[in-house]
Amino acid sequence: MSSGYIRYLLFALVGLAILGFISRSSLPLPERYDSSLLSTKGKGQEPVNTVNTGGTVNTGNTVNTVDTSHQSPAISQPQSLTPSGDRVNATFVTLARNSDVWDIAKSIRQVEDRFNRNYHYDWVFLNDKPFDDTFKKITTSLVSGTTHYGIIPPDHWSYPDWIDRDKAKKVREDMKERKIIYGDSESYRHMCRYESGFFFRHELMLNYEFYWRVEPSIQLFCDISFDPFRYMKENNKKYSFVLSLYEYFDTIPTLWDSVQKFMSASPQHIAEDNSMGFLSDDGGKTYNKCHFWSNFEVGSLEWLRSDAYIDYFNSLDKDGGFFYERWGDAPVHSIAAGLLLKKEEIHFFNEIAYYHVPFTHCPTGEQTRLDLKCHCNPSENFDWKGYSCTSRYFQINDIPKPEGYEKEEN
Ligand SMILES: Nc1nc2c(ncn2[C@@H]2O[C@H](COP(=O)(O)OP(=O)(O)O)[C@@H](O)[C@H]2O)c(=O)[nH]1
Ligand SMILES: [Mg+2]
Repeated sequence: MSSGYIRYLLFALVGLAILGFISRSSLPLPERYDSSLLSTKGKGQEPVNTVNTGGTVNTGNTVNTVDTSHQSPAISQPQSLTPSGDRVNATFVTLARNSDVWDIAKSIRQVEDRFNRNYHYDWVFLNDKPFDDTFKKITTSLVSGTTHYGIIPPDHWSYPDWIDRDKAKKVREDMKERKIIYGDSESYRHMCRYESGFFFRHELMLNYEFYWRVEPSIQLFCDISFDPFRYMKENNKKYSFVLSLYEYFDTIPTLWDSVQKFMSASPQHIAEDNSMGFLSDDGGKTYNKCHFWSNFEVGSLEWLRSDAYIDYFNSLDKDGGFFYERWGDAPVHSIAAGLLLKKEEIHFFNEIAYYHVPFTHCPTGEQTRLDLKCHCNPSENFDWKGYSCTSRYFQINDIPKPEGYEKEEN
């Protein structure tokens, strides 16, 4: 090899390294972003793509809960472009019906275009019924990582034996008359209970450490210029959100009573430096109904599988409010995050611009929106409006609100 050729090679390598540094360092990273993130490449774990059927968590699988029929050699998965050492052991997860296929297709397209096309994280789909071929074909074609399809074991999507079904039926009839949203729906209640207590212990989820929940028909308005999974892991975050709001009281009249019962019975699970101030305005006597909107979540599966969370869920589940009222998984997850986690383990992702009907989170800060090629209208940002709880999160954590928030208050 001539020395001229070697010089040329060295020159090209240095040029590429400088270009890479400029493009990474000029993009906005999460607030309070730990700069060590950029220098810890290679520390992430290999994503695990096989299904562990020997897990110790009870998945209730008397039936086969993993559908591998889509994994025909005809559907080829693209090769990973991101070295697997850069990725965290994480997956997207979606609970859906077959009829949701086109609405989830929209969501996947956006998640891929704005983020996952550079990472190829896996995607787990869960359903109380078997997914049909169309669902599997369309979603597998859109996801750049490996797709997995799981069937929910019947005992995770049915009435526990301590529930009085006649009483539950009367509640649904009454809520229908009172026109409470989803008040008459039996399946919505199973869905909320499943998301509250079971999705993280489906056998397909057992191999992963972090999850990102995606629902049908969501929108992402900005590029995601960093890996949120890695951010969570490297900064010791366990739960994250983009939107927060007040819950509809008629769906949860006795939820806080149930939480208080759990707190007295299991004080060892309550974190010392918790976020009670986000949940209650009177030191815990009453619930102010603030919750993180759980249709978007990036969180730790290990936390959800911890004794603290499982004891919390079991205690609430025994009280029957998933069926005798209409407890949503959003307040159930949020109260758990608020009480079982330390304040600093909950993260707000300003940079992830998100819509789920009817609310928008559009990042505050014009430079961030320009850098991330956002197409949301900042005046639609819900964060600083009266019905959002996000200001409380900033207050209790002593974080200054982002510059320009005043302009988005009304
Ligand atoms: N498999 C299955 N998924 C459901 C069912 N009901 C709701 N889901 C899913 O659960 C999530 C929440 O339901 P959604 O209708 O979006 O409720 P909303 O966001 O509260 O209005 C979505 O991902 C739905 O696709 C159901 O009966 N079966
Ligand atoms: Mg939804």
